[in-house]
Amino acid sequence: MPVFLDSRDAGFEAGFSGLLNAKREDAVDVDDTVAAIIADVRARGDAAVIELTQKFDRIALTPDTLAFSPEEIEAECARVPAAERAALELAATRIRAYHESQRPEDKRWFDEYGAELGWRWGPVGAAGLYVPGGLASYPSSVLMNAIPAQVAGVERLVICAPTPDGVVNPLVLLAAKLSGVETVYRIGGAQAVAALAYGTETIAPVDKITGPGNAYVAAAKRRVFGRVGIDMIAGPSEILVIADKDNDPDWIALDLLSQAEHDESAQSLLVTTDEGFGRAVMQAVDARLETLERRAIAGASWRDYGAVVVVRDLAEAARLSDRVAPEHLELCVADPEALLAQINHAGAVFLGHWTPEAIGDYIGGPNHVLPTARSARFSSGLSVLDFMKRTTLARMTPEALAAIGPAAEQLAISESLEAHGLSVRARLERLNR
Ligand code: HSO
Ligand code: ZN
Repeated sequence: MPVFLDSRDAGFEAGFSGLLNAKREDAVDVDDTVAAIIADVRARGDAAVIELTQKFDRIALTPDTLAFSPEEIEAECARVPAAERAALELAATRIRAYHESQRPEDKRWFDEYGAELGWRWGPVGAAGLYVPGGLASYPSSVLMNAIPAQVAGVERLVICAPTPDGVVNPLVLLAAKLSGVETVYRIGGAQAVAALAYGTETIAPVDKITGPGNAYVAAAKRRVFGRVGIDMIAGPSEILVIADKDNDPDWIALDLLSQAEHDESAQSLLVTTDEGFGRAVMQAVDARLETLERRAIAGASWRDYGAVVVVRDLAEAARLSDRVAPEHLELCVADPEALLAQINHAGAVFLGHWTPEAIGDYIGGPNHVLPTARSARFSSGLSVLDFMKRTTLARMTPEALAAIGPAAEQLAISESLEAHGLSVRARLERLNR
């Protein structure tokens, strides 16, 4: 049964902490297996990738067929029905426009001594996007990963998308095409991550790997971090809805279920100022769960991790929400802006009655790759910046060096780094001659 809590009750704090600390990820230890796979790919390259793909995905590849050919991509894309293509194109256009306004600015200025300082942004050289196979193979996630990379100016963008038993998702290939992806490899698992990080005879290594995956993919990304950059390691999805009584319980129930249907470990929370409304949403969820296609998954998530929390007022709702730091936060209240001002920690906020979280998953424009498991306390969703790096710049003039150089020399002496000090002193002496 989902939890029903009231902040006025004695046991509230214990109940709420229970929600916060619910252990939702089964920590399967695959690290040894993954280490062996990575070592094998590093040692034997394509041969290892091909063997592992035969073993895990039951398909026979050769170095020539590791990637989809341009003709295959065209043929698959042509299979996509017009309505789906149009929806995907609208999504791509809107996601691109949003991310274009994220492009950071370079900056240069002179300080009081005439030293010129600043920074310059530039893209990473190559990015590899992981797209899971099977149930969680989402074309929308291809757009959400690839478009920020494309907008950042990443020169080479590739995808690894496994095709277990040869099953191809044409929408994934179309999404790849719409977002400037150069090559799609039909490989997956830790072997794909290893190939992207270290390269093989036919797969050129990349600089950054992003995208969701199963426990093996996550463990492999952790292991290759340092050799390449990675995005966050995403946990099960979560949503917190803050709603007053002036909402349709069925709408809110569906919003909660839209996260619950992702994963049995997803968490959907409703925080409301009205007990009667909270009970009505509980009922609406149960009613919807009778017919929902994914009722097994959504029902398990709601049963094990779902909750309705009744609070005294919206200020208390904001405080509790901040303790959760939810991945997705809906503010279904009369004045969402006023409530937003009290929120500090959330991956993405959806304002008002007309913004179901699913809009953000697909078509709103903002990214749907967001910090989970309370990591919105210290991190943000995927953005153009994740595919860029900042190079700092400094230029001294003789006058600027004369003004600030002696302090550098002093600090070098303190740290017993003689050459550091001398590199400044040699220049200062030239100025004094
Ligand atoms: N809500 C998911 C993303 C997604 N939803 C993909 C549908 N497709 C995690 O933010
Ligand atoms: Zn979703």
